[in-house]
Amino acid sequence: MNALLIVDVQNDFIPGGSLPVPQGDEIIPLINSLQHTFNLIVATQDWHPAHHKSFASSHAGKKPFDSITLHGLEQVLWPDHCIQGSTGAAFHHALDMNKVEAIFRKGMESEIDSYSGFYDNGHKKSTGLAGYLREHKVQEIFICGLAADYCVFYTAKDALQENFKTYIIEDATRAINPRDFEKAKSILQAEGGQLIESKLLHRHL
Ligand code: VGL
Ligand code: ZN
Repeated sequence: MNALLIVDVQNDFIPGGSLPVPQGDEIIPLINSLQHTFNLIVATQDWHPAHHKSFASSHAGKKPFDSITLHGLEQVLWPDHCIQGSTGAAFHHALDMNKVEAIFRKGMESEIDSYSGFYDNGHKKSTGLAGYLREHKVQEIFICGLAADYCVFYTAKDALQENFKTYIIEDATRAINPRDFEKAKSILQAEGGQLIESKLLHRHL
């Protein structure tokens, strides 16, 4: 079985939101059109409490995109985003959610960020996504969504570590910083991940 994993296609990550990913809106029609080819579709949702420690506003004298050490981990500080229940945290209205079987929320604990859909950044707590996918006999995961250099990258990295055959659909993701995504791609490829274009998906399904 294969699964499409749609990462964080939420208003705050789309141009007009508080942490916009350039051209993030462009991937939505493609993600919608790809859905029918997969056995299972799952989404992740960044879902922070107000005053989350990944927000620059939670640290006196800091501004968005500064970097700090938070409980021993490097933490980029973000504009406030994806606050539980806010419009910014909602899935973009153009994203087809009808076939999404489950939504895995992350980033709910104030003291630690969570880029991956599988684990927090300290790998302390699981979201249950790996177990869910295994229970559904999924062996191949195709990842799309936002942002390529953060949540998509870390989700793919954990998927590989959990021994799923892992693909990123390159034209169905966009990066905050494209140069960081280039680095991310070589790390993933070194770990056995594959980057593919949607038009060549049929070769892998
Ligand atoms: C993300 C930064 C902070 C993402 C989430 O979805 O890539 N990036 N929170
Ligand atoms: Zn976040």
